[in-house]
Amino acid sequence: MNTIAVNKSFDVATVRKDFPILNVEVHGNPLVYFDNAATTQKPQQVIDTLNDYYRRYNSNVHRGVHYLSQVATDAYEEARLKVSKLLNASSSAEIIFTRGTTESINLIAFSFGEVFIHEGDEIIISTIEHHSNIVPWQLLCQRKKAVLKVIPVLDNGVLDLEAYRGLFSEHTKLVAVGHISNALGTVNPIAEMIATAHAHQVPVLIDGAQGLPHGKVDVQSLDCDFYCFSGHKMYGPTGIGGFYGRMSLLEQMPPYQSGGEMIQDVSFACTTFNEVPYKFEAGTPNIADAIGLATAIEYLEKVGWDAIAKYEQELLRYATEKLTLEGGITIIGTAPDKASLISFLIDGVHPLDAGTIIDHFGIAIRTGNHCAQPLMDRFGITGTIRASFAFYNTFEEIDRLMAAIRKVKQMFL
Ligand code: 7TS
Repeated sequence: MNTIAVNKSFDVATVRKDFPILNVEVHGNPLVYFDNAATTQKPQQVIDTLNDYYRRYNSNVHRGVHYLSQVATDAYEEARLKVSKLLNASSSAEIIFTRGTTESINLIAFSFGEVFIHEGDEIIISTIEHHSNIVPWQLLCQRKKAVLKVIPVLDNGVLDLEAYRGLFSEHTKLVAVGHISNALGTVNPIAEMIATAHAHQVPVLIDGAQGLPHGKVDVQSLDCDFYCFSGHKMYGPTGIGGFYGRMSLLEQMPPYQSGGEMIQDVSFACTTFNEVPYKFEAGTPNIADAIGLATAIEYLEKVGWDAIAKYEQELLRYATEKLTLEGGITIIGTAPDKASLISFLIDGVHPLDAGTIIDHFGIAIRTGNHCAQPLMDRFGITGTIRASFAFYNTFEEIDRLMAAIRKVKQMFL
């Protein structure tokens, strides 16, 4: 019986009907999908958009005078506009499509790094970054003989902002920090962190892979310089994502890859490049999935960003209380401001063993270091069990997770 009061105002039964995969059975049980931080499921509307594109207007973009090419180009550019409105960019040209967050950060590390990072310069990242927002900067620092500085994290999973302020020097050239931690759920105070960096004239890149799935972002009011995201983590297709970049920086940055589409004129003597954003989109882009991403954004708008955020917070609160009341559980990451994601340990049980048993009940959770090894080292652990919730999850599903956890405890303790 539930002892915890829950507000059941969100019409989860209706939204669940839009996600066909939620009807799948795993090991004879209805699927409970709690691995949304890894990737989210896709509503039928997104699946239909992909189907429709390939059945009715598949064609290459920006090059054909023929009808289908124009329809595809319009839809692709409409998708860029949709993303730019979601992020409140001042122009859709500030949105570059890539395969996702990883490719976006690599592009910026290469291209921004080429112009703005020199020997002895310093780049600030944080302890709670995903490897995607660590390794590209390490490689850049090796290439340019620059220095990586790391913001420490407090025991509750909150970044140490006092230490952050102390990291700046006249050599600091960039801050690259996550919006929301994929391993702990911590929501970083990015507006404040950006203001601190700008007071030192230092631009800021936000890794928004876990940010955008939970709410709209306003890059103008945040005043951030780059905001990177992945479509597949926000109910869109895999293989599409991108980033917002401040136009004054994008114009100064050289291309990352070269080939078709990104050029203006090519001769063997000299090649000139296309304008932003096309300068950064060499080759045939991922047309279908960009259009699918636009449908995902429309879908999220229809469900309502505020309703999503409120319901996800209720799921988080419910799960946190249940895990706390259960006993024998250690929650890793107890920041006051968290997204709907919980990392925890069942005391005395290896996360992988727990994950294997939990999977037998048809419950998809992630175990391991969550591509955040330095963060795990900081907490003296090798990994956690992570349950990450989306707005199609239910309180009853959390009860099923709790029942599975009790089974794990019975088996191992
Ligand atoms: N940054 C953060 C904060 C992430 O959580 C991830 C993926 C990435 C970057 C990379 O995104 P990609 O779409 O380019 O792969 N995070 C996870 C995760 O938590 N479990 O699987 C992937």
